[in-house]
Amino acid sequence: MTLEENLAHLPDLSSRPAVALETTVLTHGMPYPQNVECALACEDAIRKNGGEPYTIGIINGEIKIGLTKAEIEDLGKNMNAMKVSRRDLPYCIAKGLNGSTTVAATMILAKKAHIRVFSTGGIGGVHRGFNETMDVSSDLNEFAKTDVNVICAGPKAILDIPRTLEYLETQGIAVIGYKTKKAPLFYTSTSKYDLEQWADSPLELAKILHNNKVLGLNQGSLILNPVPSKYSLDADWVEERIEEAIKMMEKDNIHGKDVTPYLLSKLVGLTGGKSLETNMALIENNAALGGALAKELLGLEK
Ligand code: PSU
Ligand code: MN
Repeated sequence: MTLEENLAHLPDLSSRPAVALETTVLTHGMPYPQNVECALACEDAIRKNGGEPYTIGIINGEIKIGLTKAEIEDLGKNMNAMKVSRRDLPYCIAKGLNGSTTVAATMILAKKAHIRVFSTGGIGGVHRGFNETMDVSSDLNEFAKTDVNVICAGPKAILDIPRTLEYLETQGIAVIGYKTKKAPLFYTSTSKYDLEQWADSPLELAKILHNNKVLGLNQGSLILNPVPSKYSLDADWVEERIEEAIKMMEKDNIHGKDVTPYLLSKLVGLTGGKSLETNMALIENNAALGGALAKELLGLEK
């Protein structure tokens, strides 16, 4: 199948309560079998809350909007997928490879199927040591280019948080707390960083996102949904482990797209599995909100 044919056959989900899910977290963000378990639990959480899940990825060079359970299991088990961000899409498709899509690439493909809501765990951001490495995830640029709304549990504490928030402000991207006025930091449900926007229900969130569309701003917004308090880890305890993981990374000379997967996997060991447990809980929690939000958004736009 040519890419043109592939694109022509993608579904138009504009009249469905569709929620996109990414696959980099499946192949590069978590170990097997928890990754597959988590991916399937997210699909269920979306359905239970009135939405329809569409896990997005690339199989043998073909874009898939809504991977089957068998495809999710295969991607999650074999780990031979390329981590595909914006710039990697043309390459992965041309070479006929399996590709797992990052937040940026999933937004691009979700948009092609007219999906408005996308639930994930964490987004990429400005990395610590940015002054030297210039490592800013292309996730952050995608919001200004692609109008898909992303739900995450806050920028990961492995990042430079103030600079990540500053960068989003520069790009004109709304960062909206869900039932919180402080930025959650992925593993922890709160922080000292104040937010300027928040919403207390899926309907209130939907109204804000709807206005964004009506105004023709043509961009995505970022919704920060704190991890349920039961799974929230102590910020100082996590910080010590992150610093250790970053030291190991420098020693192992890890760069570029390997940075995020490396840090996430080292943290699983350094936290005795606690980071993985929290990661799974927050992704599922975001999927649940995604389902409810997609349903409300569709209600407003019908
Ligand atoms: N954050 C997580 N888990 C992940 C990722 C981020 O907690 O698996 C993945 C997402 O797919 C995100 C990507 O888009 O890492 C960002 O990678 P980079 O920093 O290389 O842009
Ligand atoms: Mn990077």
